[in-house]
Amino acid sequence: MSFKEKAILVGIRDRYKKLSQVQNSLEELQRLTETAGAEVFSKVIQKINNYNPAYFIGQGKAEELAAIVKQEHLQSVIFDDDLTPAQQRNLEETIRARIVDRTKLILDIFAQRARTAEGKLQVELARLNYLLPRLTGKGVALAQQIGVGGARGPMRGPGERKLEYDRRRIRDHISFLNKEINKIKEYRSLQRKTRQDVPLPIISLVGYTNAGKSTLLNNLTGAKVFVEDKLFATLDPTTRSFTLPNKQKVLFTDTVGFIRKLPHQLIAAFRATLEEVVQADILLHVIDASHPEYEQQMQTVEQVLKDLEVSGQPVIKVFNKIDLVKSPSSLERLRRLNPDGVFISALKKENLDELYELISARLARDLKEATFLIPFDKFKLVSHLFDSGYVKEKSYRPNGVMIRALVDKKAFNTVKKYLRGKT
Ligand SMILES: Nc1nc2c(ncn2[C@@H]2O[C@H](COP(=O)(O)OP(=O)(O)OP(=O)(O)O)[C@@H](O)[C@H]2O)c(=O)[nH]1
Ligand SMILES: [Mg+2]
Repeated sequence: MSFKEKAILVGIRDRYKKLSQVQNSLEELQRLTETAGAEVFSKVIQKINNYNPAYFIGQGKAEELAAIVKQEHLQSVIFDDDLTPAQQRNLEETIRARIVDRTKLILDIFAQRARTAEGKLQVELARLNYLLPRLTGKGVALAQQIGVGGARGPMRGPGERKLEYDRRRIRDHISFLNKEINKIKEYRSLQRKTRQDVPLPIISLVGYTNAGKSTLLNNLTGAKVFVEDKLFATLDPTTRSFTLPNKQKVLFTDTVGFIRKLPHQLIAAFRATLEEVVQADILLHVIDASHPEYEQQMQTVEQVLKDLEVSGQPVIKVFNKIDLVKSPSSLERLRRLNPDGVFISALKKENLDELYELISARLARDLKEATFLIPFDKFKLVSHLFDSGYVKEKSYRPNGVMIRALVDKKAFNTVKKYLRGKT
């Protein structure tokens, strides 16, 4: 029989929170816990008037939890809110179990799920930034636990000196990771430049985790991105080209999902990856319309986009999983509240045509008509104009191909050297 870590989940209800809010959030915490590979023993909601600076939930409650942990042989207690390093330490001492907060849990999941070198570096950076203020100099050195190179060295002196040493090693490692991530950034922007030689509009899929972004990408483009009914199935961005029914070529990018209280360390670390979103021409905000809290999830996504300083791009709201919205009146309500949205099922491929149309219409707004004379030795640009725009007329001249076409801004910029006329 395989051994699974068992945990108690703790949610806090202060006077500003509704019970249902806390319950839903704990529900999500349970999914996160299971995604991390642990089992939920029970969920506890603690009513609170004032947060206890030393024990968060108060010392009495901590002692109660300690008794349950002992009796049931549990390994960890997971808090739905973030704890200060001191609270974490005090709770650990009283409860004598692993004390995990939401941030730590999400960081652990990211660490388990990171596949590419880039993803791993970013997660490592986020984890170290989380750990740094939590180093105590007690017990096994944290630097050792997390395997920072060289920490196993001879500096085993007790107390402060050791703590200083660990801190320095971690800071060194953080700056090493930052350098590596910067290299990736440079590489990515190079890739982007290469793409700009054949500049297709980039459409980024964003949304809450588990909303169906990867399913949509797969079913649109035949990509084979890993899809799973767990949180954070995708960490690394994937880009695929796709030809819209009107023959216009575009690039779709799928990326990491967002979540309530996404640790800021992660947002910072994943900036390089999320550049793809920042650079997009259109954002498809994929929403799980069947989720009871879809509205809060939408707001979370909008807030994260703000934090990423993504603004200005048109956003198409894609209400997904309508196959799971059983009652016609709920669907009706959804449509009424979101008249600009498009309502699809990525899984059942329902209503994708309407999505294509919205994308084309949105792209068409930026199109302008122009005439170009493309020299014969730049013939690649001719096929590019056919791919990315609507060619209205083409004729051969002694010194090149004359093309009148509706083109978007990016295509226009690539061929503007050969501009002959504009309307
Ligand atoms: N019923 C139904 N299920 C869907 C639909 N779209 C996606 N799903 C399911 O929802 C789950 C999550 O899908 P993903 O495509 O992995 O979601 P994601 O947004 O990429 O999630 P992350 O990568 O974790 O951010 C999977 O079990 C999918 O099969 C849909 O239209 N209808
Ligand atoms: Mg995904």
